[in-house]
Amino acid sequence: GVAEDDVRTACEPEALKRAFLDHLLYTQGKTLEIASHNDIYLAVAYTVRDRLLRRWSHTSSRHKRHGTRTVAYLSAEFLIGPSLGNNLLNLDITDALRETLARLGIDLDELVRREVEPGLGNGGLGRLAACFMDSLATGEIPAIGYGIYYEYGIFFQTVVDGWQVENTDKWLRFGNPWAIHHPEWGVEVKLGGYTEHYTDDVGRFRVRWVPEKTVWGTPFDTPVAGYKVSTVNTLRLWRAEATEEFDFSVFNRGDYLGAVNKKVTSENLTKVLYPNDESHQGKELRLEQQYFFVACALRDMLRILEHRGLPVTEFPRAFAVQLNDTHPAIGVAELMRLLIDEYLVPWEQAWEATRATFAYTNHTLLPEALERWPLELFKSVLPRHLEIIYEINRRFLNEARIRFFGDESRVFRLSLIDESGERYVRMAHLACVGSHAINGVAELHSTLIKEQLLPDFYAMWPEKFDSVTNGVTPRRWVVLSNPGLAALATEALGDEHWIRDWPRIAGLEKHADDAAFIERWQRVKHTNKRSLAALIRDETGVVVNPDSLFDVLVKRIHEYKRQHLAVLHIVTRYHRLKTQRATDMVPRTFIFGGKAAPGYVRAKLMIKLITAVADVVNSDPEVRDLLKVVFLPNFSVSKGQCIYPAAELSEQISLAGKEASGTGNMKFAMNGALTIGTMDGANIEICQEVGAENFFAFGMSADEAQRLLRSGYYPRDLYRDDAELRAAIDLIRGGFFSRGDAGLFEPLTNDLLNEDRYMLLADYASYVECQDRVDAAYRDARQWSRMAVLNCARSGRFSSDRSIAEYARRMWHTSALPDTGHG
Ligand code: DL6
Repeated sequence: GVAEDDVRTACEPEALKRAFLDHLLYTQGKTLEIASHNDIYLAVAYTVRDRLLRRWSHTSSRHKRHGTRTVAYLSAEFLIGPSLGNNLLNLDITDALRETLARLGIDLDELVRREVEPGLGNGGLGRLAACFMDSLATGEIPAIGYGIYYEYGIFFQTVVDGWQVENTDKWLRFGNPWAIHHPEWGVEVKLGGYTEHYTDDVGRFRVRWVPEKTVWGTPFDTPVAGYKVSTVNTLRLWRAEATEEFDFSVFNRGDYLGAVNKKVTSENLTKVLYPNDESHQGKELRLEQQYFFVACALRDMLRILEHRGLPVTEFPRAFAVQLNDTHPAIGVAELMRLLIDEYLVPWEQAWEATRATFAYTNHTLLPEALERWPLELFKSVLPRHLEIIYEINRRFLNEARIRFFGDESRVFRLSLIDESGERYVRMAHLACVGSHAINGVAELHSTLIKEQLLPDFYAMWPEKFDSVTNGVTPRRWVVLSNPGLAALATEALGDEHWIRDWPRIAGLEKHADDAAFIERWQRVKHTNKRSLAALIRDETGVVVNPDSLFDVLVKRIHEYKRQHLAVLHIVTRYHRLKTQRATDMVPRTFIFGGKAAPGYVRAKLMIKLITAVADVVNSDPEVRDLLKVVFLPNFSVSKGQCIYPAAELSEQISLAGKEASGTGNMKFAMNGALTIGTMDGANIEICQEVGAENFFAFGMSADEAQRLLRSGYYPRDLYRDDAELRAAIDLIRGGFFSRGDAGLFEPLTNDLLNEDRYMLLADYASYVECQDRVDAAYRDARQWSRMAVLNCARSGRFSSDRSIAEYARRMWHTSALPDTGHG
């Protein structure tokens, strides 16, 4: 028999079996005979979660006891991906559980494969937050991730007749076994109304915020285990509820439905994730969401502070709050409000504490993504915060006037309030003023922030500006995604230390010329390609050749990311095949994936263009295996885990100066894909690390692009002068890919010929020429694999463990608090 306690904690097969069967019966109410797939999944998940709980509670008491500074990572998005495989890996019980379940006739790997993932993010920014949570836990840095428990995550994408169709993502339909709801830590959040200024009994000047409504926020806590360490941090996501079951005054008037409706309205607050990536939507509900989770988070930190017996003035020593873009930037005003209105801390002291607390990461230079709220809207939702922002601004601009004597235009540009037309609150300015550190996410991006996005702030406080290049976790993106590569690495390196210390992957370099190693490397890649081919067949019906070059472009669909540049290249290849019988071409499979924001008409048309070209090319018998084009629907973390390991060529083709960093580029490189890319974002650093001879660089630099734009950019001239380019564009706009409908793609082609904001035509020739070099390189399989190994071996810098170490040292001033076993 298994002792009572062991059922929850022990990891031997017998204990795991007993635990699983217990959960199946006592949690799910089923026996094995009648259990559904979901019952089995949940019972397994609870069995695994049990094994995290003791460590989880030990971690929080350790943090309390030592009072070390905790990182509060505030993010409107956490795209964590499926949890089961990750937790098994971190607990090191995958094999034991697989065996146990196999004896019961259950396939653990299938449970892992079919797990529904919470899509609580749009793309790069949300996934970065998830990689950071993994690295924080693995590095045993005390941390809490604060965000929103959206009922509907990012929409589920299907493709109908070549067009994107959005379907709601009811990810909670069958329950979420990983999160624990803590209604007892609920927080009341005020919204709307007005303020009253008055003098209290002892003659102090006070402000009272009289809200129009209040909502109730309660946290759902998900354990975030580090890799093979006893630290388990917390991801705390907040859900909105009505403050009271019913509004009794309305209820008593007999308006039952009206009362219930009000409850529904409160719950709407956290109903759905806004599906926009890189564009700001000035919607009231979005502002409410942002304020809601930030207010909950700060209240929660105050509760923890109190629980630790510390006064509110200790806030900055207890917490380092990182703002993941400006979505949580309202936190600056909220902490000020709490300190001055509720704790009666004097302004100067409160301001010093606030600045010592916050740090801000910028993730984009695109002007349309920068958040600014119409003043009237802002005032109607957060009347007290607007007053506080005015006061912050008044003091700040006075400081600026002295610093930039006589330069009123600079003061105007610095203001937290944009007064150039309709008035707006500028959230990036609030974040800058209220933070002690501001960083970009790759070297080029950080430079452009200083020179172009926030030059006046840089002039004022150069010391605040920093750069931390993004990173991704090798646990999820190599160990979980690419077990074949992981096994090979462990064997070649002699141990598993690389999993925790990714730079050790450099040890593979000495095997790059070893024929036996290269052969095994190729076998791993081929196996991964076959799995992806099977997925493609299942999801799209297209049969692809696993011996062709897998050329992959997966990320959000956006004009600046230039998926349509890849299409121009494909059409050029097709045109060559048809006109020059270029049958010595290297067979290629072009694989696309990514979601378009539902309101982004151009981006949706880009998807249609990809699928339209795919339909024609794939069904042309003359093309045979030389060219295949696939759009794999619903790109997600799970899909990524299948795609990156199978890729051979990673397309990173944004216009230089537009992609802040990119993180997909890192996932590809770690998995041994070669990059074809512009000198943009972290591509530049990847190229530096892996060596220019192992990287296919093309196109203009950010400088060159800007100079060309300034000197006058005429895309139509490029079209006129380049026969291949002309042929490609003419095929598209002539209706060849749209059954003769010449109008269908006109919004895209007209834009390319007339404006071409992202300068595809300027980079086209260089891109196509570079792709020809890719062909030539791929013909030498041995040499290609050698370069692939070097890409992986030299990707040591791109682990999120390194990023987190930099934030911890330079921004947060925190250190690890490992479990020494001595309390
Ligand atoms: O920093 C993470 C990620 C970068 O790698 C991408 O280059 C960048 O486009 C992305 N930005 C966003 C925009 N969101 N906002 N604001 O997701 O961040």
